[in-house]
Amino acid sequence: MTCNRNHPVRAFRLHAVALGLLAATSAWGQSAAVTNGTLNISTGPISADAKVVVGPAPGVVQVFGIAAIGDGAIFNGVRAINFTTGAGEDKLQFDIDSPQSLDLRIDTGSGPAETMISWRVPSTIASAVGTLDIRSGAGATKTFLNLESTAPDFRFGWNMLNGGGNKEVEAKLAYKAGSVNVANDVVLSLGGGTHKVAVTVENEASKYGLRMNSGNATELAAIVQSPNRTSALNVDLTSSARTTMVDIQSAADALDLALGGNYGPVQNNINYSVVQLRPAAVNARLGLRTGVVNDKIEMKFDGETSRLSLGGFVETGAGNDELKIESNMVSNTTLAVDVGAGSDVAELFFKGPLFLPLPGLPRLLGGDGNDQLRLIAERGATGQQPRIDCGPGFDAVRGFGVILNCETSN
Ligand SMILES: [Ca+2]
Repeated sequence: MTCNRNHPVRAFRLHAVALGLLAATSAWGQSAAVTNGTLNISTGPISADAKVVVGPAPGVVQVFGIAAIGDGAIFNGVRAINFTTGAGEDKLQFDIDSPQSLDLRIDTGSGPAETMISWRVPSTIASAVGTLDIRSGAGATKTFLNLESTAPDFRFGWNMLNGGGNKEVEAKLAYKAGSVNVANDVVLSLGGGTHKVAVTVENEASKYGLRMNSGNATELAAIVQSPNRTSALNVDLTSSARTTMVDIQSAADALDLALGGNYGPVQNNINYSVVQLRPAAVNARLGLRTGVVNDKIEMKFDGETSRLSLGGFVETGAGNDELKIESNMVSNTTLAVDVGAGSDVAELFFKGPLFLPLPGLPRLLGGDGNDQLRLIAERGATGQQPRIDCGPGFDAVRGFGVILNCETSN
């Protein structure tokens, strides 16, 4: 504990507890009060080392570690918590186990902070909404979230808005048996610095949707594991993290993906792995744009018994880029690929039957530089003619359809 427990705060605390007060304010600005269902806690500019326990009864909150409030002070009728600290190093722990909707807002001000949140939503509430808003000023922060829900209907929104300093964010979101309809909306704005973000979803909800924008995270691992049969799984993920790893394992009857982002002029390493475990319609829309340096992009769609509809675009800008997109599903594609200037290696590799519904697509453009372009349909293609244009330079092609400006073929 870094809380200062010297007089006159301690004296005040004892007095407050003795009187059973639900609101307390110290000379140092430490305070807590419930107003219209919101528990407002402010620790002032001193370092905070506090624990907040929510539940198990709805609306009951117990606070530990804040001198002026009194260890174990109990608050009732709480639907929202607004926890604010000031300058100083903070260590906060939230232990939530309660059948209720809850808005949790944490602002750790400037200085380093570590926030650990354990959040459990039991099945005894039919429908719950959780929101988590984490803010800070300048300073390195670490945020750990462990959320588990079995509520049939659960919506969870999570935002972060931080100042400068390196951030570490680690989250596990688990929707266990009993979950029916679950949606997550995650928006991270982490401020200047180098940020490492890892989000893992374990899903058993019959309908699950994740919409996430990792903002200026520099390293992102996004893992969605849904290995039991469900009806629908949607993942809409926007990243500009120079190392982006997306790993999706699905046993849904329908899988819908929107993947991409606008990447900066740093070397990016982007890897998507999609594994569909049982027959399904898989719809993937790409919208991926990288910058002027050498990027490496690899995508794999794995699921021989499924049908993939692959559309959208990939543009890798200047630089000597490496791009490989591989599918072993029955594929239907309208993808437009432009690897821009630089000597690029780009391959679209379809291991299963390929259908091309629109003329001129897929499109594979090499731009300037000595490019190697490949469009391979291992089990043949039907439908319209694709288009490959190697552009200026001494280029090599392996492919079919309308082929332009390629000097050699292999
Ligand atoms: Ca590039």
